[in-house]
Amino acid sequence: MTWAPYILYGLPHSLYTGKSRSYLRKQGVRYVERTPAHPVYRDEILPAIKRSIIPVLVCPDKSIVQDSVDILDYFERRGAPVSARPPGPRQLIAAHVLEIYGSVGMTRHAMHYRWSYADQQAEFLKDAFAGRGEVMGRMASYLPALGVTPETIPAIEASYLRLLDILNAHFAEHPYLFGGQPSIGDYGLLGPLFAHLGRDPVPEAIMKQRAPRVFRWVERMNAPDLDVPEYRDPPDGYLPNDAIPETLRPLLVHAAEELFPELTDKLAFLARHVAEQGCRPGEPVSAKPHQRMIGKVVTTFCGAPFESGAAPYTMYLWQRITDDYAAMDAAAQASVRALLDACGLSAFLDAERPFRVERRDHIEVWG
Ligand SMILES: N[C@@H](CCC(=O)N[C@@H](CS)C(=O)NCC(=O)O)C(=O)O
Repeated sequence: MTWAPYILYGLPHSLYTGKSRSYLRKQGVRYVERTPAHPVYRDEILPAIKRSIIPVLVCPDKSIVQDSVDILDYFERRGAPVSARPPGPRQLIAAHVLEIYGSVGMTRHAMHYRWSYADQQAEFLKDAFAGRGEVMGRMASYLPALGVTPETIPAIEASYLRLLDILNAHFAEHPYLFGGQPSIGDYGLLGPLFAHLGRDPVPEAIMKQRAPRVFRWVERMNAPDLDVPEYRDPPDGYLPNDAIPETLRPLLVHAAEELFPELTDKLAFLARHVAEQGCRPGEPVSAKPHQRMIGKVVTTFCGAPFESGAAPYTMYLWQRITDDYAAMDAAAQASVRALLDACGLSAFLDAERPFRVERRDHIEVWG
């Protein structure tokens, strides 16, 4: 038997590594995790992917997959034993929405609770970042563009407590978002809820005391098995009949209230940019691979104004919703439409997106 044919470059406190690691464990994939400080990352990975970023998966055939979404897709295409894509149309689209909420919406909560409270958890962060002050400084410098400002912080904290209450009530009934099997929505939410909010001392204490069921779900997501001993009749797989549990609707409404108008404001900016610059298919979205934001947009978070960085990558996530929706038959589309309408999420289907974002050679390019 060959041991550990996959290598995952990542770190314990990294949001997107946490999401990918949890997925590898649930699939029973044999892997070893290495720090990006490893010489092979510097000598072989960095020249291939052209920017310092984690997670990076190196496959047995030596091919490289960067990006947590692409890592999950890589295994889904090969037939994952515990697929993260629910077969039901409503569950699938709701899972996409929560994937976006975890990746785009919740980086704000995650980065706030890590860096605004840096003094109260200094030893922990220093250890995690191996005392590298310049990396810590760079991470903390992202806060304003993520919408963490004195004006938004009260809304971010209120939002986080409300999210914990919604999830705590949901996990009292169901082990995962859609029943007995984790979906791309679970993995998307796990990124922030594990790496930052479920580990850094200040937010971890809030989670454990206010929402013990959420803390248990974080443990469950990191277990190699389904880890459901506290449920009397743990469901087998996703809930039948494409059911959306009642306890999940408040979560979708919560995500809608926070994702919009920010996403539509960013879309309008990016559409203008593409039209004005005459961006051509296949062209990288930014001048340098490490540059993710290509401009600033004035938008609001829960009514509080802030200037947000606009990253084309967000549209790469959004178009996954419309691509899957477009592939459905009319009855499935109608059931998805009714759910999104009821939860304030129909802009995901209705907003006109006159361009695409694809990934080629590990970076985002215009489609
Ligand atoms: N879209 C990427 C995002 C990855 C990402 O942002 N990784 C962070 C660590 S969690 C990183 O490497 N940041 C380096 C930096 O911003 O300098 C993914 O899903 O993998």
